[in-house]
Amino acid sequence: MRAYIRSMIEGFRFLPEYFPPAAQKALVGEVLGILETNPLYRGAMPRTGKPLSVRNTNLGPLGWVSDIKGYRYQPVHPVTGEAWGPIPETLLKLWEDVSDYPAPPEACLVNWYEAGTKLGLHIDADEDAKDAPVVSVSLGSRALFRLGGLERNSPTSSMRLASGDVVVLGGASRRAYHGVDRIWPDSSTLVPGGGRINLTLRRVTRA
Ligand code: MD6
Ligand code: FE
Repeated sequence: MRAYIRSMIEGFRFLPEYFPPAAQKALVGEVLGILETNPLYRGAMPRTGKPLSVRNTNLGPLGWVSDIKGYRYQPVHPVTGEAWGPIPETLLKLWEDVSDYPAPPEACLVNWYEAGTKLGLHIDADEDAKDAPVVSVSLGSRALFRLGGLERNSPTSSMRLASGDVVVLGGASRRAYHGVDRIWPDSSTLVPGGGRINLTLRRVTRA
């Protein structure tokens, strides 16, 4: 039996195996193709400039960027200076299906986890559209996802996210702390190198 998060925060949804294997494969193929002209790069922490563990890039009219100056959304890739790549149709459909929001997503953050990488506990707080959920797709290796509450020191629960799983942070959970403690790089061969891709769809400006 699969493990579900017990202390559910309002608005949190876990949709295990939303994408069947063939759809996962097609989506990874499409994303890898877009990465050829819209490459992964390594962002940095605000203030300290410490490199992030996970490389990323974005799809859509806006992209989330983190560097020594801070966090922000911008219309161009910070390395190439070009517009970000397009959000795949499959993901726009997913957003229509699960977001319950009257406007399309403007940004899809692509996080690429290699063996040994993680994502610290954080809130997604850089969007003006706080009424829109953030919708996440996991592809490739399994990850240990931790979900907490509204304070950094709120109690947390952990769950494994597998390839094809979708997580929606809406309602109260939109402001909940969460992060990824580890991945299991041998748990999937879908992403080259046993990696994991996490795609998060965001509405940035108010509809
Ligand atoms: C990850 N996910 O699964 C990290 N954010 O790699 C997130 O940071 C996230 O899963 C907002 C909403 C859903 C998420
Ligand atoms: Fe997040």
